[in-house]
Amino acid sequence: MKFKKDIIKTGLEKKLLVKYGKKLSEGLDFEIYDALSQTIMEEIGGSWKATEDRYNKGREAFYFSAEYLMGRAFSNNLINLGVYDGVVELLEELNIDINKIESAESDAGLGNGGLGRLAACFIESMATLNLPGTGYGIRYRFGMFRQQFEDGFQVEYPDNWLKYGDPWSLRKDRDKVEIRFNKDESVMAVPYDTPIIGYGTNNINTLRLWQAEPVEELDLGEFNEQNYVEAMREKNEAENISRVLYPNDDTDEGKKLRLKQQYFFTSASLQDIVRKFKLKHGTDFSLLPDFTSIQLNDTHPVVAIPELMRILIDVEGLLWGDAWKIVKKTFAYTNHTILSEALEKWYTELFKQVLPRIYNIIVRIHVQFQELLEEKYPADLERRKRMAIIDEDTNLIHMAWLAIHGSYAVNGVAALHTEILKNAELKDWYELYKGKFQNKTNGVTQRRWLLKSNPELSGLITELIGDNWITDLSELKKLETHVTDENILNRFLDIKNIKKEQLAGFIKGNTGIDVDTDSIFDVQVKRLHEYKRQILNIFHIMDLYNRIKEYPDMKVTPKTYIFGAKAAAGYFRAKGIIKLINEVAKAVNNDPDVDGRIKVVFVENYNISPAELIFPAADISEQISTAGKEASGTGNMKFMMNGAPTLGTLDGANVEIVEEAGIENNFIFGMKVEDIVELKKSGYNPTEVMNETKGLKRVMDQLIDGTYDDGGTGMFKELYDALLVGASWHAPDHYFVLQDFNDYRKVRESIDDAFEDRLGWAKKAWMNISNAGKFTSDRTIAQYAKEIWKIEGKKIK
Ligand code: 26V
Repeated sequence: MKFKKDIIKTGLEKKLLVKYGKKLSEGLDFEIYDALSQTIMEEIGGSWKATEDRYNKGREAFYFSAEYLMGRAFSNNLINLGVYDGVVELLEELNIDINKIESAESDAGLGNGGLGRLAACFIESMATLNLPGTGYGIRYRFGMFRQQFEDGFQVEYPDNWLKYGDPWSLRKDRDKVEIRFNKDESVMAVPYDTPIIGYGTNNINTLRLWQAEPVEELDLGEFNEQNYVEAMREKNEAENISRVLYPNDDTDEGKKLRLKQQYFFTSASLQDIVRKFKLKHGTDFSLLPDFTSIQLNDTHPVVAIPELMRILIDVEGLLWGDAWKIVKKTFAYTNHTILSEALEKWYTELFKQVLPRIYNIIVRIHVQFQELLEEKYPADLERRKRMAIIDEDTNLIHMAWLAIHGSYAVNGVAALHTEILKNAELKDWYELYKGKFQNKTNGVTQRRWLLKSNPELSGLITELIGDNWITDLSELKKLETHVTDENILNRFLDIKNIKKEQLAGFIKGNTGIDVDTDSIFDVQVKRLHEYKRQILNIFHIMDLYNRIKEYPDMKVTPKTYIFGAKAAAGYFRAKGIIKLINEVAKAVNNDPDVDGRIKVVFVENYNISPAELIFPAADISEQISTAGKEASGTGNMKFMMNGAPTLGTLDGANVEIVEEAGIENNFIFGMKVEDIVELKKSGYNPTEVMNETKGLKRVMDQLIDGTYDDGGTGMFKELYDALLVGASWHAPDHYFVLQDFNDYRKVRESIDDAFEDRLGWAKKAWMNISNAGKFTSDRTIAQYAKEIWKIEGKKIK
């Protein structure tokens, strides 16, 4: 977009006046942010419409995702439009600090973690590549909860991100549709469209999020009878559907709501797609797969498969067999985890109650699939049972099975993950549907995770190799020739220091802790989950602290251990780990024996905006999941492109990271997938390992001897038992924390020496940056486009 200063200035002034009744000098930060954003929205309107018209004619891809973890839009949009510098200049003239304006925006946190952020990176890459692709999802009134630490415990508060409105979305009342759950329950789905602005292109793609509203706003009869609660009942019940991201699904009511959410947004999106298809192509639905590909982001939107059957049969009058042929050619499914507890299953009873017609359709798909299996494997009853879409022993509907059977493509999200799917978790399915399986290693957008969040490093890169890397990250390879240039390496170290200073300022505000920017910033930021093994990290810190207490004069390379993580509200053990980290932090940070040489910082309420400060400032990227459990990871890629070597296991995309950047430039430790298979076979005895590993028993004992206080909750004892005793649902230490402890400690110690050799360290970091090209979501999306969606870029003028 061409920057037209006068137009932006006039727009800003007018909007401030009309909406807030204020002059520029009187505008609050949020009001200026809002007025500026709306001005930009008006400016891009023409291109947005032109893009839609251009895409409309041909084949399109649709991304169905229950989550989009977008973060802030303002600066990113200005950068991608190429008007950021102009706006900064204008604001300076007006005596307005752009940073304050930027901070006035709430993070759109409509996702839990990696899966939701991936969706956000993907739609940005689609726009940048001019690909005809639209995102569909839910406009949650409340996103990911706001985390607060109270006495070291996580407490959750609602995330009221829409309190002051959202200038980046437009309500499209005309496109609303009705969603029928069963005979006497239906709601309206109203779309809100957000422009997805590509970098260096006029193309503007769309993210369409649905909001649930009642069919009738008010029951006037009840109101006139003065039954005010009853008069509003329908409104409240309808609005509940898009009220919160992942409502607690421990209870039956919660589960129903979750299923309703999934059906709500997939049905609305399919109705939208079918309506537009009919406008363009009439009612020959056999053409639908020629023009449409729908990517199912995990199992959450898989109910779309039977829903499209319903629309084609019940609404459009197709025969079952014809409809099934169309459906199977329309959907593609991405698997994001092998953790069995995360693979969605629904009880038939519950499903039938919420979606009776869809349930019938699933039963028929199930029966026909069993017939197919009988033909194929007449003698293998066990296999047929394992693959049953409806498990007739447990009465569970297995959504991943439905997804694989009903899609033309199935993909994992990193090479190792896809291999595990093919050879273990989904082996039966791979044998049946070999041709469907593909790998699509994840990626992240360098526009947000490098260009925007690290302008200092971006500047250096552009100075050295030009700015093509912004849309072609493989260009970074050209940096490699500078790895022997001390001047450049020193400049890199200076930049890292600037970023550490900036993060230190944030940490001071967020936690009150002063950190030493000469220390190693060792960072683990991601959702709190046992398989990610934050506990391994804190165990090592506890051990180091014990040794410092024993030998206060020992040599300690100064370190700042930085954590950021939210635990699911109902995940007791994960919350115990948070409390433990906070207790250790309190002890370590205030102990005169430690004397500030190590600090432990737990950033509260970790989400996208803090992440943008954290990745560029990291010296070490902690990626220490149990091998085989982290499908890909995407934080690992953000660290890499900002020059932080990985301290990790050979898991997920870490494998490909070290393949690209060299194992000698990263710190790899621990068991590999094969080792774990072996160890399980030969019998794993965590107690024995604990007793044989120096310092480990002391750390374990400290969980139960009162060294650290869990406030009488029993949380620390529970952690202890999980590692040594196990529970009804799992063996002791089933993520092999104790087994990997020693190797982890060893490699962590080797980092200290490596870090002291400043230029040697800078070389490792530089090699990581130079070889990060593979991990752009542009590459990932180009592969989806070519190998799954079969779509091509269509650039508008
Ligand atoms: C969900 C749940 C929900 C119930 C309790 C346990 C549990 C554990 C894990 C999950 C994750 C669901 C899927 C997911 O978010 N996967 C992540 O997807 C990222 C993008 O592909 C990938 O980088 C991460 O490795 C993967 O964990």
